[in-house]
Amino acid sequence: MKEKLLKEFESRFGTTPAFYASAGRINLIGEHTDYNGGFVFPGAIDKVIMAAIAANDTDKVRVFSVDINEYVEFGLNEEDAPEQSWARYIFGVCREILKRGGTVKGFDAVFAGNVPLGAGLSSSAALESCFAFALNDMFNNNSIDKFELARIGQSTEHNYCGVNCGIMDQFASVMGQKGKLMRLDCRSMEFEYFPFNPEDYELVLLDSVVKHELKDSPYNKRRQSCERVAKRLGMETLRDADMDMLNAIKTDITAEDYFRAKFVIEEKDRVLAVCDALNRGDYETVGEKMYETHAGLSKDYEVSCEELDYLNDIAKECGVTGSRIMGGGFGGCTINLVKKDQRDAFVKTACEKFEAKYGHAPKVYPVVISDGAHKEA
Ligand code: GAF
Repeated sequence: MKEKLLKEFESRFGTTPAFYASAGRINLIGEHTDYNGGFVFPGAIDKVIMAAIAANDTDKVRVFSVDINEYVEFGLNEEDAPEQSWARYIFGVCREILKRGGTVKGFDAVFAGNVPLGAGLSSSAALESCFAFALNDMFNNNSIDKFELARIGQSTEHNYCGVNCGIMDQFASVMGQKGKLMRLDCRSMEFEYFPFNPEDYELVLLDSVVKHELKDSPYNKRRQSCERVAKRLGMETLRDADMDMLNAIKTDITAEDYFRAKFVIEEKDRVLAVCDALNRGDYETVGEKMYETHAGLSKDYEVSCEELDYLNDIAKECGVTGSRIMGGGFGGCTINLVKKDQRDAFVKTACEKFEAKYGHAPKVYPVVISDGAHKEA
């Protein structure tokens, strides 16, 4: 990827760039908990967005997306926002750095990636984090701390891309470390690295190839439901809510809001149960919790789809230890915790059954937990 970017950069701009990359992410458990002040358990993966970048001594940003084969040029003022959605991520990152008093000058960039788009692996967070990290290094002497880089990506989603997301994806993309998952408390932002290298199990992603697009999806509505219930409980977020409190207000809220909040309250506890289980090496419990998450996301939070439910059913039938929708939902991947000696048979059965029903096999991605945002040597 680096050679391809260098060639493209040199032929377009004729200067010498530096290279930066940031990663997509998986999440073992803790879905839709980030914007509710709860816990998440993500890790960065070996699929990245990489950019070749150099300052250009102008007040313009000039960017070429190799994968989309499109060139965009914009200034750094609010009114210069580009139309193209991919370019708005980069524009947003520039604006959010400037809004925080940081420096961004004109630059040239060429970028490409191998994070599957719309698969729930956070290609957009990888793009934001790659540019936030690069611009911090190039123009700000790395004075912006890593949490703030993640927040810059999150604010970009909120203010320029229409997705009112939590902090998980950008956090994972920036802070990820090879071989380690991270348990993040999204209220205090305290986090802990968890080495994740089970001897007998592995994680496999099955991509339903149902396009997952959070903008204009009911993602923002899910968040509004949670906020309404929290407000009704007199709390800032659902972090401190429990089922007794929720049941006490059941008749004052809509059935829909009740089930949304129920999922979040239960999911919060599942993350902690999974951490305990991991500490004991008890992968059976980890797997059970993953199935519970899937059921909750499908029935109570209603962010699944037929194809993902089918993949989950197949996993259960094959005796896979744990399986669930991963990420925001509405399409994308299931994440599967499977015994190494069952992996091939499971993947084969899942591909055959899925293809027989939907006319195409799911895409299969092994999970390799890797480093987050960095400058390439
Ligand atoms: C998406 C969002 F971007 C995250 O913030 C998170 O809410 C996730 O959906 C669901 O856990 O990836």
